[in-house]
Amino acid sequence: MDLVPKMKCDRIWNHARLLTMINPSSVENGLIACRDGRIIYAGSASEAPAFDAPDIINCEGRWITPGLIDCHTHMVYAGNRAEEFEQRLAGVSYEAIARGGGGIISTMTATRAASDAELTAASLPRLDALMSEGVTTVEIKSGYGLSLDAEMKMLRVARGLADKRAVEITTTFLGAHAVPPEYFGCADDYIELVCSVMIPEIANAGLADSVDGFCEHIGFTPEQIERVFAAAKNYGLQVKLHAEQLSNSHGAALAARYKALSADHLEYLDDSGISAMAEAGTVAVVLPGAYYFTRETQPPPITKLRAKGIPMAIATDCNPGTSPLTSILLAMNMAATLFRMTIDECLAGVTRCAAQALGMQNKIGSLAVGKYCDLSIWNIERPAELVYQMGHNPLHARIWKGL
Ligand code: DI6
Ligand code: FE
Repeated sequence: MDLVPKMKCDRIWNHARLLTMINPSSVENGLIACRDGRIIYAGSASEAPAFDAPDIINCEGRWITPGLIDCHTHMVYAGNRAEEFEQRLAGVSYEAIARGGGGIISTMTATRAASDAELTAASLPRLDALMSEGVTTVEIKSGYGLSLDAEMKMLRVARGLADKRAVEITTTFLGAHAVPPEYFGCADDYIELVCSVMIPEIANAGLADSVDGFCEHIGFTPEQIERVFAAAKNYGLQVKLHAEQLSNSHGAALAARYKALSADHLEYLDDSGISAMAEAGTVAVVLPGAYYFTRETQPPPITKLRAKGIPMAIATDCNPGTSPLTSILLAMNMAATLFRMTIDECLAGVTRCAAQALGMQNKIGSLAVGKYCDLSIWNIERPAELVYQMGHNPLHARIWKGL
């Protein structure tokens, strides 16, 4: 009989190297124990208590990171914009296409016409691609419906993906993405619909975890976005914002004033926006796929964000117009090569900081006791390989909530 009673758990992973994302982050000869889908131990095997585990997985020296998080996607949509890509290759700008009724509106038309089943079928391959690289949590925005029914359809489909795959889905209502054709020339009336009809209905149906907007000269003004934020707060929803992507509209400072979870893109962010974000604890989400695909030349002010200690997350922005990207690993590589983010920043950007951008830092984003046992297990010699390689997927296994 054992003198010390063993701790009961469902599963342990041993002979692993851990990147816990808690300081200090690396553990050689590490062990993780899981019970009821949560981590009950993550650390050095030699300091671990004795476990009674029915299932022991020998990781043979592989690295384990927290399950990766894609905290900004528009991956539920129908159709594609390959034709628009051709036009852009011929020299037409993204803004010109958007102003001409193409762009977001063309995806809106295809998305409105799609049934729930068609929209689900179109989205699953994108979700599968993300999951194949170790992603365990995905944020999905609406914003291609732009009517109550079509926005609700997008959010319902997004939530429904969680019944089809072993992944956590969080949803964001992005009604303020573009003005739909019915409201051309009366953007304020559309914003009124967003605030007084869409947000209440969507909040009451429990279809969204947060509310986002596109604050931009081709999107909505800060005044319009402020109305959306006020309505969101009224219904207990968190806010976030597409800010300073194409120009400086002072969206980040507005987001910070509403205690936004994140301000995203940020290529044209200025010093006052940075200070406001630092003070509010708003996460900077950088989207290098969109920067790359639109051939933007001004990178977000990484050095200043770093100096202010603002958490920086990295996401795919998976969308048909500006970032048709379904690789979180490539997003990390681009953040390093294009934005000069460090390896540690890139790894934190898709784990700890991405969790914070979703307000989920108590549940996911690090290998800490009490968090979901979401793990990505990698065939690599050192974590930098996850950032360094392009088009190679070293994932060995992916665990979501312990399974
Ligand atoms: N910024 C973007 O990059 C995407 N939306 C946004 O607000 C683009 C969406 C699209 O072109 O379909
Ligand atoms: Fe986006």
